[in-house]
Order: sequence, then C-alpha cells, then structure tokens
Amino acid sequence: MKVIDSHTGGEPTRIVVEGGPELGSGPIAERARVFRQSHDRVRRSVCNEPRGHDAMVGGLLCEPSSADCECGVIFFNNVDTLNMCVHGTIGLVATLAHLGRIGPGECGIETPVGVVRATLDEVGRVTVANVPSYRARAGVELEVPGWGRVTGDVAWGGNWFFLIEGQGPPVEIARMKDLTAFTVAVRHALAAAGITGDDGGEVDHVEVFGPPGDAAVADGRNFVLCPGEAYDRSPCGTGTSAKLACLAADAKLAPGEVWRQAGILDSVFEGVYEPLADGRILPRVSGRAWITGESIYHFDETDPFQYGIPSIQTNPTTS
Ligand code: PYC
Repeated sequence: MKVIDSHTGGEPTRIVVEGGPELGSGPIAERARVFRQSHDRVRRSVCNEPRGHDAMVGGLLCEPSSADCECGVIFFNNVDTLNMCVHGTIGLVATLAHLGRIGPGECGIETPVGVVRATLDEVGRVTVANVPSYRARAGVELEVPGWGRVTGDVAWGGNWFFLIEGQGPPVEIARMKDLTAFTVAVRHALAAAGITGDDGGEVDHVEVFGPPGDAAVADGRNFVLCPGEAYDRSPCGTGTSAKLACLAADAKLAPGEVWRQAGILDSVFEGVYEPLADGRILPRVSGRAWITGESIYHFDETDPFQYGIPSIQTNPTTS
C-alpha cells in the first residue's frame, strides 16, 4: 500500500494512492458502505498507531462512478469513516497535483455525500465548493452533566455539527484538554437527549467558537471535536460550512461576503456562500495543504499490530 501525507492548516491527511481494497464500481456512497463493513482493518492500518495517531484523517482514492469527476474519495479517521472532509479534500487536491494528475483549474471529486468541486490556483491554494449546507435547528438547549446548560445550533456542512458560541472553556490552545472534556461531554449529552441530524445521523462533531486571536486576520476562532476524541488542528472545512449556514440563517453574513475562520492553531480558512433556491447554501471554503511525505506500508503476518492498534474511547467526561 502506498500513501501520501499532507497537512492542511496543521491537520494531517493521508491519502491511499495504491494498494487499497477492491470495492467495486458503484457510487462512492455504496463503496463507502462496503469499506466500512468489510475493510475496517485498512482504516486502522492507516490512521491508528503504530503508523498513525488519533488526529490522522485518511482518504482512499477511488475511481469515480460519475464521468464529470477526476476521482472519488472515502475519508476516515481513527474511529470510523467520515461523510465528508474539506481539509482532507484540500490535502487530496495537493496530493493529486504532487502526483502530476492535475494542474491548476477545477476538478470534480465524488464523496459519499455528493460531488464537490475543487479549484487549485497557481500558488497551491484550493477552494472547495462543498455540499449544500444548512442549519437544521437553532437554539437547542442541552443539560450537560458537569457543565450545566449549553445552547447551540445543529447544522449540516457535510457532517453533522453542534455549534456553540461563547460557552465552555476559552477557545485557546492552552485549554485544549478542557475543551476536549467539554465537547466530549456535549456529544454524550446530545446522544443521551436523542438529538440527531434531521436524517437521523449522529451529531458527531462539536464546534465551539470564541473571539479571534487577531481580528486583523480572522473573524473568529474555533475548536472542533471530531468523531473519536481528537480535535481538528485546522479550522475544519465542514465545520466552517456549518458556521456559514448559521451565519446565513441569522442574516449575519451576506452572500459572497468573506468569513475568515481561524482554527485552534490560528490557521485560517476563508469561506463564502451562495444562497440556493431551496433555502440551503452552497459554501466555498479555501485553504492550503503541504505535502509532508510518502510511504510504502509493509504488512507482516507475524506482526500482531500489522493492521493497527484499535483506538480505545474513554468514558463520558463530566468535568
Ligand atoms: O475539514 O471538514 C473538515 C474536517 C472534518 C474532520 C476533520 N476535518
């Protein structure tokens, strides 16, 4: 198996470019189901220790089923497959450029939740026209054991998010452990209260917003808990899309106006949106990825951890 590593605003992406499992030629959503059901050891081999770590996001490069796409991709992390991943799509585009498969311009990428279109510019910046996004519920009140009452919005940006403004620990990297404990507790409380996306999907990303470190470069800073217990080192592109949907719904950002979303490391994604006729928005999120390495993986029958160490999730955190 051959993989190419990159990072987007600090968040790693590892694309499997050769030696992945055979998943057939159906739509990527169907192939993602087969991957999840029958090839979980590939996910573990790529993302979990000893080759990976909890923050790693993997992507399996696939042939597209739709003629207007350059490729398909199935993203996954240390615990499961992901519906969509914008930082990973930016990493995928950098990887395809590194391989000489694309140059500057636009390409279509098929994901389990729809086709996204990515544009690579001459200096390596990538803009992803993400899947249509929307706010499903506003002002949801939640009792979070150990933290009290928390109010937030449920929104879709390619994954389901619970967005919280100005509550919980300060959004600063020095408070990363507290932010993780808070957001894990929020996610458990969402599940316990039966709060899901409006398609019944788990709200498995929790996003907390605070003021930017430097208002000259960003409009806000976020902390995003991903499925599992790792936080996104980047500003999270699906999370930025969910934020744009909430800003649009509250009439706080006009179509085409730029929102500069900093992540917890102060790397910045820029987002704009276009309103769609059905009330949803089309978000466009821009950022940059850098290639960090290439590897060939070896699988030794005598190695008890050839397919990775299963990740252990801790109990609900209440403080
Ligand atoms: O950028 O969309 C994103 C993302 C999702 C999970 C980690 N990054």
